[in-house]
Amino acid sequence: MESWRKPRPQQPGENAPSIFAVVMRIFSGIQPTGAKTLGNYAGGFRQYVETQERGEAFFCIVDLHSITVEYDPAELRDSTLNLYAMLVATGLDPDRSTIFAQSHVAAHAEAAWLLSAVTSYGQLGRMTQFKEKSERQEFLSAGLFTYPVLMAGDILLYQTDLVPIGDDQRQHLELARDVAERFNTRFGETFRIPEGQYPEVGARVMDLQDPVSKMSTSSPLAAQGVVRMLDEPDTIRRKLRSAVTDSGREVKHDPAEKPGISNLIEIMTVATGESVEEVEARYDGQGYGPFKADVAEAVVELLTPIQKRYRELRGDDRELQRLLAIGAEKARNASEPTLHSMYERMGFVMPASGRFFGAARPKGL
Ligand code: AQP
Repeated sequence: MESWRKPRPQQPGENAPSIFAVVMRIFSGIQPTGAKTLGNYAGGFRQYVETQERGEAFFCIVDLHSITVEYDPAELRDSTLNLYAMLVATGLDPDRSTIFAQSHVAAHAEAAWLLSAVTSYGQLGRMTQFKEKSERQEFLSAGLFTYPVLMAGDILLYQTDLVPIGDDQRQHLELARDVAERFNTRFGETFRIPEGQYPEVGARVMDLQDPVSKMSTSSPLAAQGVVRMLDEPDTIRRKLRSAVTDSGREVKHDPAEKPGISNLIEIMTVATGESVEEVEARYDGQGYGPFKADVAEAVVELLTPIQKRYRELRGDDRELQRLLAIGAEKARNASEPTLHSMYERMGFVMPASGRFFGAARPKGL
């Protein structure tokens, strides 16, 4: 039996190992830290559900990313299962999509090291998220700096075509594309070049108290400007009622002049599926008061069934662990051929027995 799945030799004009079917590949990652927010719903969860219908989808709980800032190990364990339950509660189907934890698939850490050879130090230093987050850290880890390389590996290992993400990840995806192109040029065509998918509306949900800043997972838990996925209905109502609005009383989408109201309009469209124009027309001449109350009710209506489903799923740790194990095996099988090509094209000697031993060996390898 072959210990490696060997890719068919590259054909002229191909830019991906031909072992992959021509079905569209989708990949996105989400961190298991903090209490996830309505922003994560807008840029993450809701896009995952929509894209899982369109091809072969991989959704990764990126726990290795979570250790790049100060964190609590006991909480990380718990929040990994929390996040799995939330991914399913918001509509992912574990039979249809591969949902897994990044740390269960060693290829991610390996790919990051290999790709660091074709990642520019200067480009990493220009990442705005690194600059912003490093200002908030007492201890600045090397991992926070190299985080985008790990993210590039996450995406590229799956020969990803489409990456559904929020606007804050745009620069990281650009870096992943640059890294893939540099690798392909230097070592031969190995990776598909992924495209980002950003929501037309709600790609950057803003903080309700400070509508020129992103609604952030890492804001203090008590922050009134951040709606959490698991907030009680009355908390959601209170937060939306006290959202900062702008002068005037017209419900009009104009992010430059009216950031507060524009953010609420976007939240309304995320919650109801209406267009911006429909929301504007519905509240024409009504002022801010009734509008804010209705946005709150729409968000409560959106989140209540998700929360109910989440609680049901979260009650069964063993089932979540079982599902995670299935996801990990599917992800290992899907990523291994790309990792193999990377090692081979970079000139590494392949161990005759293959790289996997005992339980770590995915089926078929
Ligand atoms: N406010 C947002 N609006 C739209 N999309 C957002 N996303 C995050 N915030 C918003 C998208 O959610 C997905 C998962 O995010 P993540 O787990 O990678 O990270 P995070 O929750 O944004 O937490 P971070 O990185 O620690 O940042 P802070 O603390 O600044 O929030 C991604 O697709 C992201 O775009």
